[in-house]
Amino acid sequence: MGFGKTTSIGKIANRLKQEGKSILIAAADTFRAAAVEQLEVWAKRADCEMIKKEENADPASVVYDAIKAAKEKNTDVLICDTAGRLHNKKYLMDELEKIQRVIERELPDADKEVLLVIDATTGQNAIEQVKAFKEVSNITGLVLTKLDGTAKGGVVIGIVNENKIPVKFIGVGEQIDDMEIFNSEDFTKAII
Ligand SMILES: Nc1nc2c(ncn2[C@@H]2O[C@H](COP(=O)(O)OP(=O)(O)OP(=O)(O)O)[C@@H](O)[C@H]2O)c(=O)[nH]1
Ligand SMILES: [Mg+2]
Repeated sequence: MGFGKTTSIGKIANRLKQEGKSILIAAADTFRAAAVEQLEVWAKRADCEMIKKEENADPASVVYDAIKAAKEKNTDVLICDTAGRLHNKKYLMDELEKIQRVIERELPDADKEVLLVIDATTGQNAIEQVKAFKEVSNITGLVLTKLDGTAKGGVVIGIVNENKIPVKFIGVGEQIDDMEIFNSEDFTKAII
C-alpha cells in the first residue's frame, strides 16, 4: 500500500523509453478509480501508451487486452501495474495468480520479470511481504523505494541474502528521474 509501485512503473517506463524501446503500460489496478488516473499521468510523462478498462474490471482481462495490443504493435516491453490494496490478502493473491496465468498462457516464450516493490521505510515488514508474495509469484527482482528518506534500507540486505532475489532498482524521490540501478557496492558503502 503506497509502497511506490505505480511511481516506479513510471520511472522504469521512462528509462526504457529513453533507451529507445517501445513500451505499453497496462492499468491492472482496477480496484481504485484513482489508480488508473495516477498511472495515466505517469504514462504521459514517460510518453508511453496505456491500456485501461472501466473501474472494477477484471485485472486479468486488462492484462489480456494489453498483451493483445502489444502483440499487434510489436511492442518491446509491456509493464503491468497491479493493485496493492484489495478487500483482503486472499483476493490480492488470487488476482495476482490469475494475472500470471494469463501472461504465461499468452506469452509463453517472452522474457518476464516480476518485480516486488518494497518501501525502505517499512523495515522488517518487508521480509514478511517477500515471503507472502513468493508463495504466489516467481519474483525475479526487487525495487526498493524511498531511499531518499531517513530509511537506510538495511533490511533489504537481509532479504537479498535470505531469498537470493536481486535488487534491480532503487527509488530516491518522487520525480521521474529519481531512480537508480542498484549497485550493491555503493549501497553497502552508503549503509556503513
Ligand atoms: N520520497 C519518495 N517517495 C516515493 C518514492 N517512490 C514513490 N514515492 C511516493 O510514495 C507514494 C505512493 O506511491 P505509489 O506509486 O502511488 O505507490 P503504490 O505502491 O502504487 O500504491 P497503491 O497503488 O496505493 O498500492 C507517492 O506519494 C509517491 O510519490 C521514492 O523513491 N521516494
Ligand atoms: Mg499504485
